[in-house]
Amino acid sequence: MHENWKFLTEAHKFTDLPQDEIPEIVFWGRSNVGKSSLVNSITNLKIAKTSKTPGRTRSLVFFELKGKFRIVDFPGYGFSKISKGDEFKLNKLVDYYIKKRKNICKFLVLIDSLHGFKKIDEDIISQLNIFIKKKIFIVFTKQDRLKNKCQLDHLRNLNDIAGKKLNKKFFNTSIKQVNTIILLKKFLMSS
Ligand SMILES: Nc1nc2c(ncn2[C@@H]2O[C@H](COP(=O)(O)OP(=O)(O)O)[C@@H](O)[C@H]2O)c(=O)[nH]1
Ligand SMILES: [Mg+2]
Repeated sequence: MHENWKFLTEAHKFTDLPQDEIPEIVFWGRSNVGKSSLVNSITNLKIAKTSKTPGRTRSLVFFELKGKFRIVDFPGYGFSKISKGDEFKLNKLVDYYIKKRKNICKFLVLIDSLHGFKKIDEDIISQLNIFIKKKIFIVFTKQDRLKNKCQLDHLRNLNDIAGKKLNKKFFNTSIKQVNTIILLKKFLMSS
């Protein structure tokens, strides 16, 4: 089965945001965590640019499944290669989106399975909790990179933090393990 996901638009300012009621699933996380790769896997398309150089996304990128759902690829946080002026504008847009956007149905915070939660991730999650607590889910990425028992135990630990301490539903994923993508996708497309 091939769904017809398409690139819709790229938002740099409030007025660029689509004005309708279509539910939006947001992918956020540190630069390089694997947002765009995951968006590509979920949509079965190579539509989101992936890169080896972090900090490139300067906008909110919207993909749409025929009037049913949208996926929003958020600009990565952590390291930014954009100018201060652009960064300020982008932060204002992100802020506005999180506080006001009614379309948000699920908000995924991606965490690298090897690196775990950083201070910035914790700060972001507590900020998000203020506005959209019930819509936040944690996605651990790149789990194929875990090789030894120690690293696998570390992921179990991260899972415990997500589930027990943060009280969030979580998913362990890898774009190289189709079953993990199918599971996540099923959850995202359920109401
Ligand atoms: N091994 C492995 N590498 C991944 C996975 N997902 C993403 N990557 C790699 O991580 C890098 C950053 O990915 P990207 O999707 O551009 O991250 P973004 O900055 O969060 O959008 C790229 O080199 C990807 O190929 C994964 O599941 N497994
Ligand atoms: Mg990206």
